[in-house]
Amino acid sequence: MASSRNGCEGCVDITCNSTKQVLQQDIAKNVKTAYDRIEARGMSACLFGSGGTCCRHCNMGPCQIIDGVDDMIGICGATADTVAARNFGRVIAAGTAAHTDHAREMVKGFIATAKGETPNEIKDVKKLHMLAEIFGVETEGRDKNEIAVEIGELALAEFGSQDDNTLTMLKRAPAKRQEIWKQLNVGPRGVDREVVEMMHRTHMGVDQEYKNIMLQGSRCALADGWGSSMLSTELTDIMFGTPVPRRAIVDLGVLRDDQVNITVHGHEPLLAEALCLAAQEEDMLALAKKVGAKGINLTGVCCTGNEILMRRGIPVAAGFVQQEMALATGAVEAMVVDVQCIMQSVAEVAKNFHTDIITTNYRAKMPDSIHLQFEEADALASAKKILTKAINNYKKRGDCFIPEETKLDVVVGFSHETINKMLGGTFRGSYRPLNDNIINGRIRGVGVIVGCDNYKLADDTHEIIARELIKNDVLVLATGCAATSLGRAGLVQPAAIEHAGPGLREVCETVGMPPVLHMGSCVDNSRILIAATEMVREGGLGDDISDLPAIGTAPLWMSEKAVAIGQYFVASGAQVVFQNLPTSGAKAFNNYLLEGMMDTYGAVWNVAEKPLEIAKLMIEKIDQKRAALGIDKQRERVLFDMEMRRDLGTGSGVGDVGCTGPQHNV
Ligand code: NFS
Ligand code: SF4
Repeated sequence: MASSRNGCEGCVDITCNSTKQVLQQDIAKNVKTAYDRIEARGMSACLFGSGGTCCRHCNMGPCQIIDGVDDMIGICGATADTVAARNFGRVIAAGTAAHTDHAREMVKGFIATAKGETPNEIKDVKKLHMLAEIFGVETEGRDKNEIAVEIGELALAEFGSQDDNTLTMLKRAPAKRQEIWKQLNVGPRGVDREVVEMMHRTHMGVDQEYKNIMLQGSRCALADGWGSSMLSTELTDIMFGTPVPRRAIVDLGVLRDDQVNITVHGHEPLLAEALCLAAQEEDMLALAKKVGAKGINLTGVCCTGNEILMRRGIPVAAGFVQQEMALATGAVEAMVVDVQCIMQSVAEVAKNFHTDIITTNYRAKMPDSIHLQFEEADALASAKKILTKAINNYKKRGDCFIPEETKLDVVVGFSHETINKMLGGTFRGSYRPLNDNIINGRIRGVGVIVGCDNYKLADDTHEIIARELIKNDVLVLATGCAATSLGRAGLVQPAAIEHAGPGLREVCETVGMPPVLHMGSCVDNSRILIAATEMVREGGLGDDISDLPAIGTAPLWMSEKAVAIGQYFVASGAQVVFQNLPTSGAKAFNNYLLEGMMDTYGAVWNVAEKPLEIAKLMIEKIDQKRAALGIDKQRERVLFDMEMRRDLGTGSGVGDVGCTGPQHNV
């Protein structure tokens, strides 16, 4: 058996308990995972590919470029910098396209809901009115559905807009940031248009100046962050409810041996929500009983998991790197997938068991799977068809192994609104306490850990970074598979404050929140843009996002979406750290990302390889911002004070968990 299961030289260490346990079982002995394939390939990645200097944009090539070697430029004369910038731009375009197509479905689902054509309803009227104001939609004396239809149609028009007006949501950004975008002319117009223009400008023989290519790179990425992703988050919240704090559980141990296990994998919550509704219906429960199951256990995988975790407290079985492990338990009747981050290998793993892979979106079909198209117009019936297929599989279940003890408590639901309320009180939410605690130094700054996990690197990377950050009084915000992995590490629960530094601990205890706040899926990174903007608006921490003692990382990035997110963070003034970038083969362009962008955006990309280095770099950058704001001395004082108080034995006691909401559904 592949030695990556036991650790071998040059192999990635698997530290995750549940993964290790599952792979050691007899039933999993024929399962091949990505860990095995990395080992079996036995070759390192192509240097041109990893450095960003392989061009396949026309049929005179492909051309592999070596920076600085005269004869090794492209046949067309393209240099390493041009090629790497074009490739990087296309990665941003692909990432933006993925978020955008997802967002478009959500907007269409939103309009259909407002028209009464789906089983959903307009739930968060407060947020609806907030958005109405941004879009200039009249609310006085109007029915919520009428308002929602108008907002939905305006939002939908922003995807295909052909005029030169910029996207509506941009005006939510700090004034200074808006001015920077205006000066640079990078304010996105129609979302789709920016993806198309990015593809056009990186076609053979068009834009050949890397800084100019990256102006469009920023415009395209901003169309994602402040455009499609933000629309998706807000409209999904209005439809399915803005997340509030709730307890839930994560990790493979959430599967149940006496219930029908259905994992929902992918990204668009429309399908997942319909399955949640259908799984509560009498006829479905009766069918489950008939086949001998005690119930229907819906669990999430990847970002779909995060969407229903945040809004419903539905358990998350697995993040990206555990999708194969969830099936290798032998306990899953069906893995229902829609779009994005679904590895083709899951169908192979499923062949070892009774599990069906059910594709549901015409965009994403897979060999060796069953396609049951999800029809939004007939959502419940579609969902029931899918569930029926899964339930009928239950009887076929053979030996299975569920690592029961790997089931971690998490407290999730930290939308921007939740943070506002928790910190500022129910009646008048405010970021004032957060800003004050940053200014007085109890909280050193904000570290954002987002994005994928990745088989090529150790699976405890997120955990190591987060532990170092919270130990140093940095409040951590997390989304995506990074948040799932931090949940698995036990850091997304109030008890984790025992690992926090004294200042952060005091604040978290008082408020009753964990030191790592789960803010949702990857499209929900737009929540972080809004949170950062609110911190600026609250005052005392400068007048732009680039002044905040905050920094982001997507250490284990895998998907192109992560690069789009990185670029919209940077173009919004927030620094990011990645473990590597596909630009290292082009010196000038790489330097532009790592240094040159500072003059343009007040933020840059950073690269650091080891998790601890990443954390230390983040802390260093946070301290630089504190010094620039003139609040570095306060921190020394407050730490000194706390020391004294502890000596006197008057430190504050452990507060209650300040969150309510339904318990997890097991
Ligand atoms: Ni984000 Fe989510 Fe996970 Fe990465 Fe994929 S599921 S949208 S891309 S792997 S965090
Ligand atoms: Fe080569 Fe230029 Fe064609 Fe790229 S566009 S493949 S560098 S000739």
